[in-house]
Order: sequence, then structure tokens, then C-alpha cells
Amino acid sequence: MGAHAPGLVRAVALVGPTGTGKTNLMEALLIASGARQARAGGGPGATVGDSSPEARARGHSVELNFAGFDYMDDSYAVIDIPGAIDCAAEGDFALPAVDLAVVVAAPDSAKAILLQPTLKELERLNIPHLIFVNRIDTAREPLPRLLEALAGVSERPVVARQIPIWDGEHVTGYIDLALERAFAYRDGAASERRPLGAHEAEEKDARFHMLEQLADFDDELLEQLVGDVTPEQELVFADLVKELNQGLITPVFFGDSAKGWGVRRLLKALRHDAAAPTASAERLCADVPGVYVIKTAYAGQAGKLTYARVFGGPLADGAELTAPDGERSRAGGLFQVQGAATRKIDKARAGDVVAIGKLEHAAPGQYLSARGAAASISAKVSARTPVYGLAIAAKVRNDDVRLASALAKLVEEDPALAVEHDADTHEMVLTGQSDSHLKLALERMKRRFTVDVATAPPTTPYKETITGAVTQHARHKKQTGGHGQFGDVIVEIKPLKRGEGFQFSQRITGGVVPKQWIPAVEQGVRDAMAKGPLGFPVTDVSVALIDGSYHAVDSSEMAFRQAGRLAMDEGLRKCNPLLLEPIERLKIHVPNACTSGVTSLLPTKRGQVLGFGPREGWKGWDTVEAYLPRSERGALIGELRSLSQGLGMFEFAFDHMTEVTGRTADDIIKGKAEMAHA
Ligand SMILES: Nc1nc2c(ncn2[C@@H]2O[C@H](COP(=O)(O)OP(=O)(O)O)[C@@H](O)[C@H]2O)c(=O)[nH]1
Ligand SMILES: [Mg+2]
Repeated sequence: MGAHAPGLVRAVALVGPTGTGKTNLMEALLIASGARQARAGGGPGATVGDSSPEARARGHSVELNFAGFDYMDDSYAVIDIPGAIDCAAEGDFALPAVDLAVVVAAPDSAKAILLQPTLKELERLNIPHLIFVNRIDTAREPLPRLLEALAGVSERPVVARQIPIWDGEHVTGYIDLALERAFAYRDGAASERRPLGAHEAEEKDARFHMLEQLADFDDELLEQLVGDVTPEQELVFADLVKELNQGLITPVFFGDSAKGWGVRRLLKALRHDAAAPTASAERLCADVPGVYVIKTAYAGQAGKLTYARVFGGPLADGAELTAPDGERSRAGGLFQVQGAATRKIDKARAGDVVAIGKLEHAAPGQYLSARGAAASISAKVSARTPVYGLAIAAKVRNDDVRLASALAKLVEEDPALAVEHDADTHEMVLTGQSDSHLKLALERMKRRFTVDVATAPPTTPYKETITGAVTQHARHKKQTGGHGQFGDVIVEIKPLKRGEGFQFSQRITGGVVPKQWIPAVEQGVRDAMAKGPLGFPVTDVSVALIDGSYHAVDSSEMAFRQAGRLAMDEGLRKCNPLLLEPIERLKIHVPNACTSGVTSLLPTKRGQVLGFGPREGWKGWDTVEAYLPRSERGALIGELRSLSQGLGMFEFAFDHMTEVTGRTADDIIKGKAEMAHA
């Protein structure tokens, strides 16, 4: 990058679905601003973004790309946010930092729905955003249809600031509705002004519609329109800027990043329309100087790097920053980031997005205060439900400790990852957004921390119970040399209602089992319930100790525990054991065109649809409520996404255990027995 421009430093996010050309648009902005030379070829590896081995291997972005450029008097920090679900959390934490988001869309009304999750999040966070319809050279449908589709997925009115000019089947230029000027696109260069000519009537209509939309939020403009007064150009521009930044409208621009069409026009929109960083600081309620943390990463030799945006004043290398919990750490190096390249700097300007070295106390979404006392901000990034899990274990046993430390770093870097230790199955389960999300994380871990892991679908925590009752006698008796062992009990074993768990009681009279050993009997009973006759933990059983006997010398705690265990081992087998499986209650959210796909998918997975209706707060979406066996959830997210253009999502919670019988039960029991012998 060249010398710093003297003006504002603004941060802009490029967001939207995968493949709409965000990374390409970042490149085009860098080229159009003169920060970078145009390159022949293109594709992954040729752009500033997507330089990591993981991104290159996949041919699309899998992490945030950072770059910056100067344009006219101002500077811009651009964050290219990938659309893939595999790195969704990174984007979640980046959005609150920016002054403006450019939602990059395909020129296809059928794909407009893909923008909805992004638009919802921008609306929720109240971040000013515009839509850039990219690849306009491939557009084949009339503008009104596209605009209608965009309006269908945006809570705010979408306002076309331009209309495309068609030459037969192809778009060759645009009319700027604010300036009332026509332009012909030129590859890699500024567009060329043309006379409005035959487009005049069309322009007048479209402009009038734009003014009507603006007038919905401006009485002065409304009066002028009603009174047939031609509004001052100044007023129109002022309204466009104000209504964008107040979150009242979402303007729409067109272009083609690969050809460089409309990119200079977009630069001008950033310059004229994007709010100053002070507005974002206000939105975040960041009223002390400091930095908003976008992302943290462990970068080999360099150690921990914190990507953050500077607010409220410049930040010098060595500055002390206070985390929300009051912990302090010092900036150990400041870096300007341009894709894979970093350049050391002494000072970051207010508004800059920089990488900060060795900040021990920093996590995504935090605001670190440069003023000593901890500060808090208003942005609440919502956590993503971990919808997919894999059981993991180090391939080499000696790697266990290194695996734990590598996982801790992975989880810190990617807030959508979590590691759970399943108390029932004793497995370590890595959870996240999808199979590819977890594979990506493990691939990174292998490359950066050289820890290799084996993965498997997580084991379902089945249980078993009984349907019959029995009164069981058991005696543990051993005579080995001097001291013997003697414990003798009679227990009543009965089934409980589903979900009641375990109850133990005793009705011992006359001290036939001495009081001090009754807890040992209960312990023995519990020991046996850890693994019942079918091989699973036993639940929903009541056990009463009703009788027994002891030996003055040989009885002991150990002996009674053993007797309790024996009684259960023998007794449970006589009570018609029954397999139980966990059932979860799901809320599945999909665009309503996919609702019937979901309701017919669920029964094929032994699921039970409880009902469906409109999703709260999401126009055009439904929420399907259902019961689904836990064991079927692993495959659900993949199938759900494939029937919903990747948009489907769900929440789940354990609901109840239910009986499994027949073939399904036989297979599960056989599988467990084979595992035990393996
Ligand atoms: N024809 C055309 N191709 C584009 C355009 N923008 C991006 N592409 C291509 O579309 C593919 C995906 O672009 P990319 O920038 O990686 O998309 P992203 O997933 O949004 O970052 C790449 O092969 C680009 O070269 C465009 O405006 N026109
Ligand atoms: Mg990309």
C-alpha cells in the first residue's frame, strides 16, 4: 500500500453467498483504486484473498480476507467474508466492526433467498448495507423481477440507484438514477458517459419510483413530489446517504467484478455514502478508545494474532489493552494486513483494521479498552447451534496432551467449534456446523499443530430399562484363609415410569443388614446399573433392599457391595430388559418452498412431525417442529441443507427416552456387543 491518505479510514465488509464474487470484487476494488496491478488468469491463489492452503485446495474462501486501499483522500479496510457455512462464525464476529456492508448478489431472482440470512443479521445489528448485483454480464431476466425477489428477502425497502442498460440479451451499461446520466461499461476502466437518448422515459419512471421510496422517510421530498416540484439534487443525495445510514433503505447497485464494471461507481458509493467510523463506534456504544476484536488466530512463529478494528483514536504499538474481564495485555507488534502479506507499522489510525501481536487477553466480539478500565459494547453476536459432531481421538496415544492444547486453540479461533466430553459415552466430541466445517478445522490443526486425529460418528447414548419385576436373592461368600467375605441380600426390582431414573429404598427390620452397610448395597446396585444385560446403562428402575443376613466376622462394606451388584446382575435379566434411545425435539427452519421436503424427510429417519407454521420474524420461512431419534441427527444437517439450497438450520434439545424394539433394537444391541469384543 502507498502513503496513507489524510482522510477517514472506513471499514467495509463484502458479504453474501459463496460464489457471488466477493473475493473477486475485493481484488477489483484494489485494482480500481490503484493499490494493486491487474493480474492475468485469476482463480484462487491469484487474488489477494484466499491465500491459505485450505482455501486454495477448495477453490473458495474459508476464512476472512483482509485488505486495504486508499481512494481519493480516504482509506478503506475491506473484509471479505466467506459465504460458506464452514466459516460462518468468523463472519458473525466481523460484521459489527464495519461502517458499511456490501451484500454481493447474483443477478438471479431464484437465488435471492440465499441473501436472506445475511440481510437478517445486518438488519438485526443495524449495519448500513447496500446490495451489489455482481456478474451483471450474465443477467438474463428483467430488472423488476430481480428487484421484486430482493424486496422479498429484505425487511427494508430495496431502492434501485441504477438501472441496467440492455443491448439485446446483454447488459452493456447503466443509468445512474441520482445523476440522471447513462454510462457504457468498459472492461477494467471507468464507464463512459453516453446520452440518455432512447432511455429517457424509462429513466424518468425509475427515478420517480426511487424518489417515492425516499419520500416515505422525508416529508419535504414528499411535498415536492406531490406538488410536482422538481427536487433539488442536493436533497436527493442527502436523503440517499441519510436513509442508508439510518437503516431505512437498502440501495442496489450493479456491476461485474471480473470485468471491472461498476467497480469505480462502487468506490464512489463507499466514499460518499459510507458513514464515518465514529458512527459505528456510536452504534457499538464504544465510547472509549480501544479496539473491537474481529478474530484471533495462532500464526506459527508469530504466536497469537488478533485482528481488530481501532476506534476512538490512534493505537500505538506497545499500547496496553484491557479486556472486558479486566485482564490486560500489551500490543506486541502492529501489522497492516494485505491478504497473506503483513507489514509492521508503529501506529494504527482510528478506523483501521489491523493485526495485533501477542495480545493474550482477546477474544472475538470483545471490545478492548485503551483507557485502562474495562469497557463493554452493545453488539451481541448470536452463537450458532452446533448441529454436527464427530468423536475424535489422537491417532498416536502420546499426542493426547498436544491434542488438548491444539483443540483449545482451534476453539478459541473459531467460536462455532466446541469440544464436549460426553459423560455417557466417554467420548471427546468436536461439534460445529457441518462435516466439512469439522474436516476443515482438523485439516488446519494437522497443518499447524501437527496433531493427527481419527474421527468417528459420535456414539448414541442408548440406555436400557426393564418391564418386569422380580424379588432377587444374592449371597456373596468367600472363604480364603483367615478372613472371609460375607454379604447376603434380598432386593425387590421394579420398573419405574419413563424419565423417573433410579430410586433406592430399604425396609430392613431387626438389623438383618446392619445400617452401616446399607449404602454399600446401594453402591453395588448402582455399579450393576452402569451396564445392564443388553450392554447399556440402566434407568427407570426402583430397587428396595428388603431382607438379608450378615456374618459377625466376615461381613464388610466390600462384601455387601458385591452382594448388591450380584443381585442386580441376576435380577435385571429376569425383568424383560428393553432398549431405550434418546429422542430430541427439533425446530427446523427452512424457506417455505422446502417445508414439504422436510416433513417428508423426517419420517424416513424415524422422525415424527409435530407441526409447522411461519417462522417468527422471517418472511417466507417456516419452522417445522418434530421429534427425531438422536442417532438420526448426524445425517440430518447434510440432507436438510441439500434440500434447501444450503439454507436449512435447526435447533435441538434432548426431550425423552423411548423404547426401541424389533430389528432396529437387535442391530443396536449387536453393534454394542461387537464393540465390547473389539
Ligand atoms: N463472469 C464473472 N465471473 C466472476 C465474477 N466475479 C467472480 N467471478 C468468478 O466466480 C468465481 C467465484 O468468485 P469468488 O470471488 O471466489 O466468489 P466468492 O465466493 O463470493 O468470494 C470465481 O471463479 C470468479 O473468477 C464476475 O463479475 N463475472
Ligand atoms: Mg470468497
